[in-house]
Amino acid sequence: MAIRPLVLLPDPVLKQPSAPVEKVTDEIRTLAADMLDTMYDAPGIGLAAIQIGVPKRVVTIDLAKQDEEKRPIVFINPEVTWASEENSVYEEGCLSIPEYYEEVERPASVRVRYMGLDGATHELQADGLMATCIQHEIDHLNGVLFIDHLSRLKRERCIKKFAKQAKERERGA
Ligand code: K2U
Ligand code: ZN
Repeated sequence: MAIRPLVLLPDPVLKQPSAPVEKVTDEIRTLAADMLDTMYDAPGIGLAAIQIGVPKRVVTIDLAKQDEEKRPIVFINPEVTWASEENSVYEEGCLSIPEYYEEVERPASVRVRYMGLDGATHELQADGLMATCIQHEIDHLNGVLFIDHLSRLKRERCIKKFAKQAKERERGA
């Protein structure tokens, strides 16, 4: 399969809501394989299809550490069906906002319903890092970035920094 280029802030593509997947086709299977290749190469522990420019509701996650056996999960049309009242705070990053980390508060546990590559419906209870990661990825499917959960001042400073970097890349090109 293929490692695909990542869409970086401030590209407006990242704010686009993604469309549901009707059926698991060879195109979706290839998309999921490319997303996993791209995620492992980054490296990251999660990726949403919009981050490689494809506005489809597909997410890949693998929390396995570098020296562990891979444990990839492909989530198609994932949706949160329950969220705990208790919250947790994680320092989040994003492959589309490289080398920028800030604390984000989210529900500590969530239940997620999704379609697997097998076309069947699955439900998963997520806690800890998996809960944070799947919520971060579902945000991406709705055009929401983790910086949208920060104060306006922090968000605007981050966008300004990445807009400057994008201009410098264009000049250098
Ligand atoms: O969507 C992405 O950009 C993938 C993120 C997923 C993620 C964000 C926040 C917290 C957990 C996962 C990347 O994997 S960012 C790299 C990373 C890796 C481990 C922990 C935090 C961030
Ligand atoms: Zn992200």
